[in-house]
Amino acid sequence: MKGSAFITGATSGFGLAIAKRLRSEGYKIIALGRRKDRLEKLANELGQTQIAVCDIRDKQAVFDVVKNLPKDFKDIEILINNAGLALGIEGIIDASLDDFETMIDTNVKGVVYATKAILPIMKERKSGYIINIGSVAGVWPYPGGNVYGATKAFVHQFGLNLRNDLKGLDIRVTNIAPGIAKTEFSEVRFKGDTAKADAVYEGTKYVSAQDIATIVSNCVNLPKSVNINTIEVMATTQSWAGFYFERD
Ligand code: NDP
Ligand code: 8X3
Repeated sequence: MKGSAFITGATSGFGLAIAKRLRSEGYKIIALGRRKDRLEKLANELGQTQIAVCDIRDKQAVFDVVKNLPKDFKDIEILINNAGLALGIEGIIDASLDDFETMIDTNVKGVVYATKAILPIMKERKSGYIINIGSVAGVWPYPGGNVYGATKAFVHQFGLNLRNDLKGLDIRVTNIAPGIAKTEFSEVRFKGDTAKADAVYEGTKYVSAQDIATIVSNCVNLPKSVNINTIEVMATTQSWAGFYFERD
């Protein structure tokens, strides 16, 4: 029988699609997020799903969720560190320091808290798979990407460094770095301004949450002896705009 998959940010977008996909493949699901109504709906739909209404920025709450898991869900095989967000796209001078702190607390500290809370279980089981959702923004700079991109660069390097520290434990670690994908991401980034959010996706093709769930599934279903370190994935329509030169 398959164990549990602990998925942060399971109320929407990638996390929701990954939860559905892994459940369909026989994993029990631990679904974490702040929106209780969505988590309850998901649990009713999927069955064998434990919900964790939790703000990933709250260190104690994250550790309590893991500590208080029902016995049947304690056999965590997979951790998907997915909860995250971008806020704003202003340059560093004009951007909000509060937004920066929210991104750092969620995208950086949240990933560290969930990983630290769950690793003792994986260590005990001498088995596990941690998949971190980074971003192309952590690899490639773009105007206004400042702190968001830096948090995702952290996610990437954190994952690589984990692999060194977890030698001998049969724990796999993968960083998936997606580019443009249509979820609630832009609505959150633009703080509910749906016109701005819709403009991001207008007239182009993008990666779907289901595509990311397929990539996760492909990784999980590789032989345990195979570790994919990094996957960077863009829509075929997305590429680079080239270097910018200041001119007199
Ligand atoms: P969504 O906004 O659709 O989903 C974000 C998820 O994160 C929600 O389930 C939300 O749950 C959860 N979340 C956010 N803040 C917190 C918090 N403080 N505590 C707990 N959960 C939280 O966006 P995506 O699915 O697109 O984003 C998922 C991940 O993918 C993010 O890390 C994002 O940075 C990354 N990404 C997205 C890309 C895109 O273009 N869509 C591309 C590259 C990476 P709730 O609000 O209920 O708490
Ligand atoms: C989301 C992709 O390019 O909007 O991480 O930053 S991007």
